[in-house]
Amino acid sequence: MNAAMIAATSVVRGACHHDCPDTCAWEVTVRDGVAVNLRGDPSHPFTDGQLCPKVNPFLDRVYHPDRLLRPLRRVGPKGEGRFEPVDWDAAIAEIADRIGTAVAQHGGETVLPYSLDGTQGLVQKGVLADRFFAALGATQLNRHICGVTAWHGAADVLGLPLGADPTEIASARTIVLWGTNTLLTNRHLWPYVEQAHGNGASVIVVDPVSTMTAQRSDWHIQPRPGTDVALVLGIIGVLDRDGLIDEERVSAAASGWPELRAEARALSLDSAASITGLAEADIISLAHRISHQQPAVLRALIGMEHREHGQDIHRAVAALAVVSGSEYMRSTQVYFDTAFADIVPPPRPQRTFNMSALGAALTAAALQPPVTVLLNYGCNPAAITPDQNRVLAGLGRDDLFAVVIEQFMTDTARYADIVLPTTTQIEHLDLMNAWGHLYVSLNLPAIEPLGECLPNTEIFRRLADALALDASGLADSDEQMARDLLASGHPWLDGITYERLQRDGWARLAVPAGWSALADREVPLPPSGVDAGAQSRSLGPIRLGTLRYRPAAESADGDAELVERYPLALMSLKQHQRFLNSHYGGFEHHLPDPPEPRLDISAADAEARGIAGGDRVRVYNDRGELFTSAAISDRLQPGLVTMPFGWWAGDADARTVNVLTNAAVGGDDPDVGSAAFHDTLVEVEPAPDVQQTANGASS
Ligand SMILES: Nc1nc2c(c(=O)[nH]1)N[C@H]1C(S)=C(S)[C@@H](COP(=O)(O)OP(=O)(O)OC[C@H]3O[C@@H](n4cnc5c(=O)[nH]c(N)nc54)[C@H](O)[C@@H]3O)O[C@H]1N2
Ligand SMILES: Nc1nc2c(c(=O)[nH]1)N[C@H]1C(S)=C(S)[C@@H](COP(=O)(O)OP(=O)(O)OC[C@H]3O[C@@H](n4cnc5c(=O)[nH]c(N)nc54)[C@H](O)[C@@H]3O)O[C@H]1N2
Ligand code: SF4
Ligand SMILES: [Mo]
Repeated sequence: MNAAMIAATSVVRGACHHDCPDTCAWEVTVRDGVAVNLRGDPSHPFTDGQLCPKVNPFLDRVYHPDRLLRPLRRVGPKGEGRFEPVDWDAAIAEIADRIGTAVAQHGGETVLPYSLDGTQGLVQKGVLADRFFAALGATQLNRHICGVTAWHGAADVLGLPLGADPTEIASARTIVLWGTNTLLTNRHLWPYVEQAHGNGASVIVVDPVSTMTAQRSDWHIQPRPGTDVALVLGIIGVLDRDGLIDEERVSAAASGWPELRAEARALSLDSAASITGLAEADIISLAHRISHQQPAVLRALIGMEHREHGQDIHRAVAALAVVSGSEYMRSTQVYFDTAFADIVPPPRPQRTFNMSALGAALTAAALQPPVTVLLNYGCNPAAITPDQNRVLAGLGRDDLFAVVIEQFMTDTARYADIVLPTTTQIEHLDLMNAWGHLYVSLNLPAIEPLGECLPNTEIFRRLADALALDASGLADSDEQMARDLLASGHPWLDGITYERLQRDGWARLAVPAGWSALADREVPLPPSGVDAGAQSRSLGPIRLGTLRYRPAAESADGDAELVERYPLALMSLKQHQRFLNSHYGGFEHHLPDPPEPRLDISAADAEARGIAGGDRVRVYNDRGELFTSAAISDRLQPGLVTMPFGWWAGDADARTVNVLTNAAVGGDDPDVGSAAFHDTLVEVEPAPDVQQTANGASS
């Protein structure tokens, strides 16, 4: 290496943008403007220099030959994926013109933003885009497909749902991973689990599926899907019966204990066992383990929320933590939401849509005003939203003008009128929070944007300018927004400056070690005035109260007529190590072997339908159908089938598992909460050609 080459080599700090709890800190080595190496930042206490199998080859994604590098305008039918290049000025002018015309005709609400956590970076994900849509008076999107239902369930009990610092799992003696597949979805927590295990802790997994995490646990409890509320009531009933509840402590800390206890007493152990499909002895033993082997930690993340009554399940787990005197652990997002400055506009009078109901919003006949403009970024709704046939019918509407800001020609981008090419994490600046630990990081751009790509922020700045929108902050630079987010004055951000993050890459929020919202019901607030000191706000009493198992309408205990027609419960899981939601579903090197989203089915259910391992099958319900091959699995209880989530359909006629999934939102308000993805009933049959073969009618 000569001197010039050495001078041209630099290492730039950043952090992973994926919608993953771990937010790994990384270092990009850049030589002559090209990123040549990406590795985990070895100094980061939580992620410890390791990335993951999805992201180790991330530079291949950045420099992938299929990267979108120029703006595109559609030339073929929607969904077909035929486009021609167009220059940026023309693309921005056309979009501004179409938005201007639509808004003049229907008002701002005719514009629907559609985005999620394609990047979790606070700047690229939202600040400027949110200001743009507020200034436009667009329809507001409740981004509730992930995390909000779990938030509400925990908040029902805790007020502000702050769980414990996840690293404290290392000192637990009992760890219950309740409906979370830690090894797959939250892998950097596992070393802390192992540390506790090495010190004698037992690791218990509660999950209807025998996941990779369940297989590594000391004890896998496998309830029937969606029955956890009955399990919790069963456990509380045993604790109550055996005098293992510190009534004085619970009554002092929480309201509603008598009501919860009454519910637990009303549901006999016998009924809890039959609803959950577990042995009574197991429920007793789990209750005793949690009670006798303290400190215990109950950790729930997101997965269980994807049910009609997901909020009840999350509420039940939080309530059990309170009653049993265990620590409760969940997403840490709330810490960052509390600490960072609120620099996006407040909710507006415009109508609100739940993102789970995209299909309905785009296909509703009588919607006033209709949605005639869709601006999609950081989300791949054609692949990830439930009730895919409806979503695709909506995206296929000729009178819908759709703009998709993407890195690749995804299933959604193929339906766009204009596709705008956007930067990846190593090409733009961002401030990163995390939902699996307490470290904030700064992601600095390591290389120039590839081709003509622009960051989301710059695209919205140009659109705001073209539309001559008049609101503050629409021209802010990315660095300014990052600085502003850090400038709340909140005590948890004490000493965390932009400059410090520039130097170190990351910093732990200044939450005192061992602080627990369960015990300490005071949360600091940012200074309310220039001279006011830090104040705190009380979280109020913990709330228990009535809790009852309610079967989902679309479940084995639900609508009998539906169960008769569709007797199998389908769960569409995150199950590939090299997938991150829909990010890598279209990438050959990330696909499993064989490269197909197979249907896992129990031997009993397969045999009853004349299906052998490897057979082609048709999976269907009233919403749609898909064809794949079957794998006989001993990880599943009879009555349950699973398919992986995150695959791309790849062409307009193909479908993924979301063609089958349930878009219903539980709770009282359909605008609040996630879709009941996992409360989906299906039937499975041999695919027609296989049936013919079996009948000898065809070869
Ligand atoms: N059946 C079923 N469906 C599910 C789930 C399930 O378990 N089963 N899980 C649900 C959950 S929890 C979630 S969070 C959602 C995830 O759904 P999505 O948020 O759609 O998932 P991602 O694949 O993370 O991101 C989508 C896109 O963001 C793009 N992207 C990345 N960075 C940027 C950027 O900087 N700018 C722009 N404009 N785009 C960017 C990527 O190229 C990618 O195509 O799926 C939900 N859907
Ligand atoms: N490798 C990889 N990692 C990821 C992702 C990915 O796609 N791939 N996605 C990221 C995203 S967006 C998210 S939200 C997180 C999610 O991370 P997790 O919170 O771990 O959620 P899931 O993997 O969706 O579901 C966790 C488990 O819940 C179980 N479950 C479902 N219903 C029930 C129930 O009724 N009771 C009980 N007890 N368990 C139930 C499922 O079987 C599943 O094993 O993972 C993130 N990390
Ligand atoms: S996807 Fe998660 S585990 Fe993998 S590098 Fe990103 S933050 Fe880390
Ligand atoms: Mo998610």
